Amino acid sequence: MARKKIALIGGGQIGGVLVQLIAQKQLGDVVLFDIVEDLPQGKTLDIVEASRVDLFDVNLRGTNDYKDIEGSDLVIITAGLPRKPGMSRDDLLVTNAKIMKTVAENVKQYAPNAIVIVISNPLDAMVTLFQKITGFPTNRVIGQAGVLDSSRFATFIAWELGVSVKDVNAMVLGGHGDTMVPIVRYANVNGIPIMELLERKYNDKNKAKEVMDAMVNRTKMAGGEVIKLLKTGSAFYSPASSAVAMSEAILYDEKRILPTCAFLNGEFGVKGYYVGVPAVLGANGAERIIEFKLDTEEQTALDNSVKAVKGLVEDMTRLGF
Ligand code: TXD
Repeated sequence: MARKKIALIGGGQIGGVLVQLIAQKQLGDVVLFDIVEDLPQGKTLDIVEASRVDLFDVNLRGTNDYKDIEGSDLVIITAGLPRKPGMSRDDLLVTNAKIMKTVAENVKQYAPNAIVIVISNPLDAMVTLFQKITGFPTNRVIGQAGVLDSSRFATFIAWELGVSVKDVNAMVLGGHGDTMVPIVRYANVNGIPIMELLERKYNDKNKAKEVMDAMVNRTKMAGGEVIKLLKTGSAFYSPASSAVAMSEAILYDEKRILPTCAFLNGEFGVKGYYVGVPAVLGANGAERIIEFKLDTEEQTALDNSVKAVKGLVEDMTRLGF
């Protein structure tokens, strides 16, 4: 079987880690595209020179020419500016929409059959714009946010309970913004509900709720917390890992159920918008949305998050994108 071809559009912080992870896991041959001259060439050269040490054997190529992404099976897009301290993801809308427009036009031309994972912010709007410009079927255009947001939530829960993060299952739905919706009711440690474990730990229902609320809030603000510490940009290791997990599910046709920014056609009461929901990821991209019943509070929170996504998409349309 021929190796898969993976194009990475954007050779910045996330793009660089993506190349390294994809190479180490030998998921396929990589073409790293950036508009900055020599940057993607330098990064791929640096990473490939570790191939003897890391024992991987795939082709890594940096380029400033879109033609080199021709025929890619998978495209991951990180092109666009990241946030600086004090900025919201939405502040990036105009700048990144302009960038996404050229990216989409070129991916449409050179990799018309690819499955595409968008990472650039504001995530939900950028996925929407990419799909609109390319006209690719919606199952082939998805966004990465929920895998990371859920991993952040799981990390905080593991720390709080003093258990291995490997045993924590927690999911975050909704848009990739401050209105995202961590689902507390189904969060568990190897099947044991988190709230029960917290109530046992504190022997106090109110205290348990307070602790959970704090973890939920930290999850929602987790991107900003990293930015405040880094000062010069936003998280990049964990977003890259998250996109790689999605890529593996697609390339190996794993049918994993991962929180994915996917196009909804009535699921969860949402029609015609990209929002974070559990989706089956396999060889055909987002093959299926996994719907489940939300309680009133969760549905209200999701509706509120969808409202924020809609607002952003409308702003984008008003601005001519
Ligand atoms: O979970 C998530 N979805 C995210 C998303 C988590 C963290 C950060 N997230 C967003 O990803 C972030 O807000 C940004 O919008 C993107 C990329 O973040 P990264 O940290 O990698 O940003 P960099 O280091 O600035 O890299 C962006 C690269 C940089 O090398 C630019 O030269 C390039 O994008 N760039 C372009 N590439 C191709 N085409 C065009 N037009 C272009 N313009 C800039």
